[in-house]
Amino acid sequence: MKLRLTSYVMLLLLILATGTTVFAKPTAPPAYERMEVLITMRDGVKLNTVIFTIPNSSEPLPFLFLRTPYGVSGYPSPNEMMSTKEMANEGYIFVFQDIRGRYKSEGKFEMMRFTRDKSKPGAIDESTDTYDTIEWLLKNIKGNNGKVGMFGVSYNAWTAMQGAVDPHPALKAISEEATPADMYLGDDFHHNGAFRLSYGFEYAFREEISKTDSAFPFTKLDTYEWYLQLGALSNVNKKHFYNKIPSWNNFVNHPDYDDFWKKQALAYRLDYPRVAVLHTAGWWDQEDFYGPLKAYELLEKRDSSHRNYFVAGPWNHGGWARGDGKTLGKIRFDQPTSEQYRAEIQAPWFAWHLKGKGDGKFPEARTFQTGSNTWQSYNSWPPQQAKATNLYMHPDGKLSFTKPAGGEQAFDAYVSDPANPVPYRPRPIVPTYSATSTWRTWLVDDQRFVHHRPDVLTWETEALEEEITITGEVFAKLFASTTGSDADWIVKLIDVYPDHFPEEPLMSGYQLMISNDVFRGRYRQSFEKPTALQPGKVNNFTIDLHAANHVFKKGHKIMVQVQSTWFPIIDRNPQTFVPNIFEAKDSDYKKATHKIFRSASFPSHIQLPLVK
Ligand code: PG9
Repeated sequence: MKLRLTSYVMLLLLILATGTTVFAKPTAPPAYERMEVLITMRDGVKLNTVIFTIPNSSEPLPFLFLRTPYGVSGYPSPNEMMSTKEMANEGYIFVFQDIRGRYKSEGKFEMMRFTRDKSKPGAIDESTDTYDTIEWLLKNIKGNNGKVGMFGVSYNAWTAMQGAVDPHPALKAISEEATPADMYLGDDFHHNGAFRLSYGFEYAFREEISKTDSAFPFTKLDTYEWYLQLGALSNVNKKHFYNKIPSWNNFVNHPDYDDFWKKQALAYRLDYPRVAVLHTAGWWDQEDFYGPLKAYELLEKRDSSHRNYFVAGPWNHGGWARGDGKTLGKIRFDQPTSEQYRAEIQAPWFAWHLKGKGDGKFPEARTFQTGSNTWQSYNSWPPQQAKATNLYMHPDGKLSFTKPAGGEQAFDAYVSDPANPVPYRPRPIVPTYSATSTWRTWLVDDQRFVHHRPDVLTWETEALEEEITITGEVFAKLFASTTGSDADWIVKLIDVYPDHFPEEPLMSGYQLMISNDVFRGRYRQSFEKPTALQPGKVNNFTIDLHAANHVFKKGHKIMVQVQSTWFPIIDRNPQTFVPNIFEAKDSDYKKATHKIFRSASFPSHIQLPLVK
């Protein structure tokens, strides 16, 4: 990284100039003191807050503030936590708070609470709770410099973003790391209208059955089998939740993209960056990859004061905040990407905004390019130099940049059977958050575990003679038909390692997903109003596969896989149009034959952002 290199070079020059050896003076990490207090909000509700101060600090310190539903009482001192260590060494007053209704805080928890009705005096939301807490901190915690930064991963990133809705004037900077932006279009609970069954079910139970996190008591180790036996989604309330889990009831009552989801989305709450925001995304984030990309895009449109920045790296959900980031699953990155992020991106970001240290010059976008394993900086994201280029499906499983010439009826077909769905990660699929779960790394799993299933279609290029770099947005355009009246389309863009790979022999032939997503066919015309697919009719489906920055190296192949089930992360599409899939009966789930066309008039393809 640039910063690290510059300091090494300067040190070397100093040694050469003076002819002496220079030793850095070791600085002891600041000694933090802990207190736990209840802070009263405007409506009288008290929120449990843990505060770490540096009583012997020689200078007034800014606050770093995190708000979470996951319980703060057990938090160790910030210099003992990997996610905060770098910032702790710099010296801040750290504040960790249980949000309303969770753990030791009073009040009622509401999943991603809506922004308050501002016409109602005294109304509250996460933004007012943030404001009231900041007000209290400024008045009650001695030795503060009057500035506040907020940070956190996922739900905690989302609460940080709520602080920016009507920000307290002392709030100067936010590091949002994987905030959800839209729970219907691309984050935890749905992707393009397809329901994220195992995540939605397990997370809603976990947060809403009691004030503290609780795991659903599965009666099987392999949840693939458990969810299959559950059958239709209408069995969830009948057999397990008995209408007691509010988020589940919201899933059932809002199957389409209605005002409930729109009002929950960031686009409804935030207009322009009133506070400086650093957005952080992980290329293989299994929970909220869409969120930070969208949040950056949304605020960038009106970022006249240049406060909005983007970072992405080779991480899973929150991977930048823990560990060294040298590997993810079996994939190697040759350098400690997470440590680099914390020390050279996040810590300087807060040091500038809250302490005025450094030069305040941050690249608009800094993303780690996988494949080449290098950090890259850009003036815009996605960078403008990328050229959208189509990679087409051809007969015999071939993929190439040439448009197909075949007649109308050139297609590949498969039978998708809801009774035998394609697993999304190798079985046993142990519960999402259990200790032995492989949930956190499933996006880098070797896709050979489903390759050659008859309901997974595959196309691939020849071994590449030159490397191919993609930087920016990836889309799939499928021309497809079904014998049913609804269908899901899952598209996976894959980097296939060479068959003989002496560098890492165990990686020979590895199929690494670079981009992927699912689209629920009924929402082809609109996410608000689902419509049945006409059996046998060829429709085109555009599927946003989000962004990537990747080099497919010489000797590798590019592969595309298409399938219609991804179970149980995505619920099974009955493949028979029903008005609300949450109310479908077991008998509605039917086999169907799907066709993917690859002809001159129906040229299915992937659109890649090619960079020369
Ligand atoms: N992905 C989690 C989440 C965030 C917001 C709502 C629901 C779930 C999380 O890691 O916090």
